Amino acid sequence: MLLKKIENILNDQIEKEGYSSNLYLAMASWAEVNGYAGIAVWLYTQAEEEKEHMLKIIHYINERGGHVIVPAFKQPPKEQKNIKNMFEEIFKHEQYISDSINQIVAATIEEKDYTTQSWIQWFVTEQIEEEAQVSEILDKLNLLGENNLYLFDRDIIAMRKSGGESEK
Ligand code: OFO
Repeated sequence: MLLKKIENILNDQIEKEGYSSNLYLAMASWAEVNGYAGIAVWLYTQAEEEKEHMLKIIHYINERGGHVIVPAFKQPPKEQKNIKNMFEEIFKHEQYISDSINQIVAATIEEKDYTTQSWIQWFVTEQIEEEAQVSEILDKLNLLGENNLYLFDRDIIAMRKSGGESEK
């Protein structure tokens, strides 16, 4: 049985993962209609992963005797300034999510919920991978500059296929 405090903090994380999924969906849609087909593929895939993260938490809470109430999600931005700025926003967002996961770890230690502490480690590792991948994308964007976005748009699909994808 989950402690109420842990159930609540995990419920809050469901909202954050669901919002992440919608945020990346909105970005994917923007990229798609602006001619960045490769970046759109990366973002649609990312949106799916975030949905899986949300589902992982939903199942965990319910299996441990809690009851998830699916929250409302705020609307993500419809427009983006440009590709580089969008990936900077993604990086900031992932850092915020990592911080949120760390707060869950801290709460499980405080409450001596070692089962959830062990379970949440998957998310800790996932966040390391997600931040590393977005940081790699930003490095590439800095090297290429705005003039070579066509090449980057093709390149990013290869990143998705060659190990950038996280294990589920
Ligand atoms: Fe769920 O990892 Fe990104 O936000």
